[in-house]
Parts: sequence; structure tokens; C-alpha cells
Amino acid sequence: MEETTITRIEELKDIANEVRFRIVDMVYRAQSGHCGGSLSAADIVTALYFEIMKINPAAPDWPDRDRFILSKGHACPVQYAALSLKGYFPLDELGTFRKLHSRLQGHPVAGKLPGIEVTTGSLGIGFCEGIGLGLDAKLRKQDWRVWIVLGDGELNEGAVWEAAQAGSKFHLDNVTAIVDRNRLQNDGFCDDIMPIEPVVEKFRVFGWETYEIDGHNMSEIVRTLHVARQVKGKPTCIVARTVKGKGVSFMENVRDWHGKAPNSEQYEQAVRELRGGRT
Ligand SMILES: Cc1ncc(C[n+]2csc(CCOP(=O)(O)OP(=O)(O)O)c2C)c(N)n1
Ligand SMILES: [Mg+2]
Repeated sequence: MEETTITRIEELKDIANEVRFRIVDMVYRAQSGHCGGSLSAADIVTALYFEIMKINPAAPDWPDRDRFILSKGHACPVQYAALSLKGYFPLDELGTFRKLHSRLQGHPVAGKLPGIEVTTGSLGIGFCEGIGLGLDAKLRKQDWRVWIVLGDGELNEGAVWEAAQAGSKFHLDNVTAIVDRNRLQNDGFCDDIMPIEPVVEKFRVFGWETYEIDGHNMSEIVRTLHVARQVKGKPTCIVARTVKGKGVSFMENVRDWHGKAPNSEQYEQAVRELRGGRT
């Protein structure tokens, strides 16, 4: 199995922090967008783009590339930040987020921006498309993999569970889903809106290999993603315990920060916390 060195883990933590700064900066400049669920997924998305996935920013349509799907499309600032830092498009373009005619719309649009495989935003759909892509790879005997990030509130969508059944029926060991288990959705705590527990057991009885991890522990994330690649005969679900708004103290675990832009004082405080004040 592949190993990631301690030095590399430290580099990945730094990249995740830069991703977090870009998220807050993008939403602040647009005065619109979703900070909370972008920040909670920053460590997971960084590990995927910068350590795990077989991708090439210089050839975004390379046929053998791994496919990444942000099924919780509202959290696209995290994907846009990772894509630009990885070199898919210039960092300056992040400043066009949510502007008219921008390639960086409020939800990811396939075919508009290099690196976006699937249009998402309607919760549940990206996961279903990911299962379809995994089946496509199997039928065509391709060895690329599908990595899907979905929200815990998103699991309220019935279609997720229909697709989960198909994933195990077709033995899609080329599919890994990571649930960003931040316990919040936009209207409140998942436990109050529509509880999903016992979520790990649910995926297990649906025929998936399951893991539960700390979604902010970079070495645990990377190690588990490496392990997921080795699973044979069934898809893998990693339930990652996270904090919504992670990294910006006043956003952490606060429902309001699901889809709100910081004002200038809040932005400055966030930049101090994430970057010691450097913009
Ligand atoms: C089908 C569908 N229903 C409702 C919404 C509106 N909506 C946008 S985000 C969201 C909450 C999602 O919560 P979760 O999946 O937990 O995301 P996160 O906490 O990671 O932001 C809802 C209900 C939507 N985008 N799609
Ligand atoms: Mg959530």
C-alpha cells in the first residue's frame, strides 16, 4: 500500500489552510455563497486533489483520470479553490465567483470549468451520477476511480439510497463516497430536521465497506483514502466527522454560516485566524 510521509502530511495541512482562506475570500468578494460546508470539507478535498486522485491539471479531460464529484454542489468554493491551487485555472479567476458570465457559478457546472465532471446542486444527484460513472468504468474495463463528497443532510434524499443499492449490486469497488458528517444542514441540526443515524451501519447493510474517521485529521484522511483504493468487490463509504465552518472560530458549528457572506470585520478576523492577517 502507498505511504504518505509526515513531511507531506504537513504540506497537505498547509494547502488545506490555503484552500480555507480562498473559500472565505471568494465568498467575501462575491458577498454570497456557502462558507460552512466548504470549510468542513477542506481537508478531505485537499487530500483528494493533492495526494490521492490520479489527475492532470494540464490535461483535464485525460480519459484515464479519476473522477471527482462534489455532490453537495453548494460547497463549490472548496472545489474551485482546490482546482485553482492545483493549476486548473488562474487563481485570479476565483475573484469572479458568482458573477454574471463567470465560469465559477454558485453551483458547479460541467463543461464550463476544467475539472468539473458533473453539474451538481440538486442534492442527491451527484452521488447517483457517481454510481453511473463507476458502472461505466467497469463495463468498459477502465481502471479509473470515482470519488464523491456528499453532505450528511444530503443523505435525506431518497435517491442516494437507491443509488447505494446499485453500487453494491454492481460491485463498484472503483467508487468511494465520503460523507461530510458536520451534523448540520441549512435549516438546523440533522438530528432535528431528519436524523440519519446509524449512518455507518446503514451503508454497511446496503453492502458497502465502511470507515468512520476524523475528517480534520489529515493523516487519518489520507490513510483511509489509500485503504479505500484496496477494497475489492464493493464500494466504500467513509463517514468523516467534521465541524461545519472549521478553521474560522465564529463560523464553527453555527447554522447561520451555512450560506452567508462575512462582512469586512468578520473577513478580517477570518484572515487573521487562517493566515495571520496576510491576504
Ligand atoms: C434536492 C435539493 N433539496 C434542497 C436543496 C437546498 N439545500 C441546499 S444546501 C442544503 C442543506 C445540505 O446540507 P448538507 O448536505 O449537510 O450540506 P453541508 O452541511 O455540508 O453544507 C439544502 C437543503 C437542494 N440544493 N437540493
Ligand atoms: Mg451537513
